[in-house]
Amino acid sequence: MRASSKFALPGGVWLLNRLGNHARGRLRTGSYHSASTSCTDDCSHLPEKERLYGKDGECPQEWAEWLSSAGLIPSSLLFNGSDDVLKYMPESAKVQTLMYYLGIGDTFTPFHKDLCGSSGQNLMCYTEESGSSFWFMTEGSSAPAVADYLHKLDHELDLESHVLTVEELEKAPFDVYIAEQNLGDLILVPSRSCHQVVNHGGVTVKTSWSRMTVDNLSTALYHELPIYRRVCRPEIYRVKTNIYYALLQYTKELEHCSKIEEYPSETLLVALQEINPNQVSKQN
Ligand SMILES: O=C(O)CCC(=O)C(=O)O
Ligand SMILES: [Fe+2]
Repeated sequence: MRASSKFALPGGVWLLNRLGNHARGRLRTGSYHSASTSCTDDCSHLPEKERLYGKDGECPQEWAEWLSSAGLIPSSLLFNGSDDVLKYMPESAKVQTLMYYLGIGDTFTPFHKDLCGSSGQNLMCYTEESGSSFWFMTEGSSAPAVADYLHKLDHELDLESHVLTVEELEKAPFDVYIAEQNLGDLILVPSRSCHQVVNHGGVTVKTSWSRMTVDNLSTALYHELPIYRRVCRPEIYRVKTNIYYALLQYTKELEHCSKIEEYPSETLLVALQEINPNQVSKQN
């Protein structure tokens, strides 16, 4: 999905200057000369030893405001949008999902699934010298087959520790979809889709955020949390608490419905029934 040509998330030099210090300590995947170097330091005179990748950095407030007000991203895909139940969490339990990724060619993120069966959005908002990112993705339904394949290669999918080589991808017993993300492209990551990302060429700055739908809560409860318990992966999104607050909110809404037509959609009821079969039923 490509945003319009008027796309102009405040970025570039502004971001690098503004986030120089903020990015300190978030640079993973190696370094140009020392892990404590800020990404705005001039490293051009130093020999390159490793590549730095600034990941999961917290975005400036201006980015959140721009995304919600610019009118470029469909509201259903935005954080706190109509079907995002993360917005029902109390302030004290809210998680920040809006993150930036500041990379350059040959930096990467290993194969993984996004947290707790969430749906992901990732927007390329700044590039230098035609920098881009290559995404290798599977369907969400392939997750068990991907986990088995990685076990055979002696890796654990949920520990995000392995980048599949081209040969391994070629031999994989599931479909792999490849997309190049250029400036202005928004990548949508389906729940449980397994993916790895390899940056290419010049500097790239991406921003990403997650959404949890009622369906995603159900997926997390029944399919993801049992795996997290087994491999000791931190849950972060507090799925059961989120189910509780979503149920409270929907119960409040149902109490205000006087006619069956005002009830929430069939899909929502079916999903709520799955989560809590004893408490949710559609009655006149
Ligand atoms: O761009 C990257 O390196 C990783 C992004 C990612 O995995 C995501 O947005 O879900
Ligand atoms: Fe991801």
